[in-house]
Amino acid sequence: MSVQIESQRDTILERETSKVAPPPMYMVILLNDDYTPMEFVVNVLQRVFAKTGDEAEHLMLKVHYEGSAVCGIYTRDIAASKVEIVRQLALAHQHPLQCVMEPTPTE
Ligand code: TYC
Repeated sequence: MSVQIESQRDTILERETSKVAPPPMYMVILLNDDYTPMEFVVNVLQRVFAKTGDEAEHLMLKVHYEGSAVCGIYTRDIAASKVEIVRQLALAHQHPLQCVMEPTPTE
């Protein structure tokens, strides 16, 4: 809230301090499975998470070898929408690819 200080005829507007907390953020996490083709995962990472070919390949291999990886961090609605898009793409192609969202840990 701004505070006005009246000094004789002059009005000084003080700088506003922000009291709006940043929105909670969510990690979108891709999980490994034994059946989804690597090429499909790379394609999803490029289309849904705007990764370059190299980034997508690297991230896909991280999921493949480590079991999961964070594909991006977003506000709740954006994260939920990306999870849903991945699920729909997997379903449409009959792959068991799984994608989940988790709140980012707070300090
Ligand atoms: N493990 C899969 C395979 O060997 C590839 C894969 C990678 C699947 C990442 C899912 O999120 C995933 N074909």
